[in-house]
Amino acid sequence: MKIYKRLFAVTLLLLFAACSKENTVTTIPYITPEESDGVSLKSSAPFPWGAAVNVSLIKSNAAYRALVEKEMSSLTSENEMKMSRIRSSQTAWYFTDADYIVSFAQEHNIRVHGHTLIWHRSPAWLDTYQGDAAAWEAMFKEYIQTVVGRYKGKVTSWDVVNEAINEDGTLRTSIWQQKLGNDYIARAFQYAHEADPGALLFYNDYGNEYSTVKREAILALVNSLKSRGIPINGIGLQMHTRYNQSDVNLANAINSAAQTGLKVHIAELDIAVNPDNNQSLTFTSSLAQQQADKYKFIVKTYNAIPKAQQFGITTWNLTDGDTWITGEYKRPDWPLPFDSNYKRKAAYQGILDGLK
Ligand code: 9MR
Repeated sequence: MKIYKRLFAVTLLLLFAACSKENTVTTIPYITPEESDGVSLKSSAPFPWGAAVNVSLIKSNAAYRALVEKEMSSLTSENEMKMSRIRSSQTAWYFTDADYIVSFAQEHNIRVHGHTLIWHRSPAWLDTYQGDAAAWEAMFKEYIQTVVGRYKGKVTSWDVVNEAINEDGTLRTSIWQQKLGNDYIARAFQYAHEADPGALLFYNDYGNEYSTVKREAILALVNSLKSRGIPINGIGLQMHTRYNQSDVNLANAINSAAQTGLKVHIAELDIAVNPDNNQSLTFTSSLAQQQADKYKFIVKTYNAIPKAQQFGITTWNLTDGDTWITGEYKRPDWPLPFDSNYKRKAAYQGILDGLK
């Protein structure tokens, strides 16, 4: 009798374990990057597929590096090409990490997209920089041309200006805007173009999918630069989005960018599944599937814009273990196509489905 009771209890336990497993992503089939099944994002996409990468992970983590080599045909440095890294003080120029990323990419035949030349999140020394209008202009020009010039012919494209528009559609008050005037944006493009006439130059921002006001302001800005003959080649849609963003909004963001006639880069894609900051959320198979559907929709919509305008899609880092979101918002989240064990998630299949 006792043995039957035990057996019954064990069966119940096993059943319970199976049911709760059913509800987690562990049941979703994945293929490890080491398995060479011939499938990769770069070979599946008819346009460059990229990720933002982190230099210390590239250097120290073989699984991370292998994943980049296997899956990516484009990369963006997540932080190493920002002014806060390259010129952290007026006299300190630091290129070691950016150079490393560029050499790594060249070795593996991966395109490099430069991020970012001019941004409101600038190094602190600029706040106390003493100089008249001419000195500011010279320093601004020198910075852009030193960086673009160093990577001439090696970095294909640049986010020349990043996030210059406010949520309400007005021009953001940044140190650059205050010291150089509203037209600093146009001059940044001109200086970058002088330093590398072959580089493709982008305006990059977020919010096109969730705010009509901001989207219209961004489009007005790039259209005006274009009509003035300022050398702008593309628009970057960061697209830090969420699993429950509406398809209509996502399609509007992508299609309205394409209507400018410029190249369109989905430049920082990630799809949060915990936008409400629920500290105890778990990543269920249902959430994984909804996220996969959203990846599919975005990729499918992008794949339908004119080929000549498809600059590529870049996710903001590669795996759920490396995303900026968990650190920034102090919450669990799983926004990327690979899990923290470098394994493909349902989102990966969603991307492939979107490319069909
Ligand atoms: O992901 C980046 C994070 O590691 C940095 O701390 C942060 C500040 O430099 O920038 C993050 O990347 C941002 C990108 O450069 C511009 N768009 C928004 C990204 C997420 O904040």
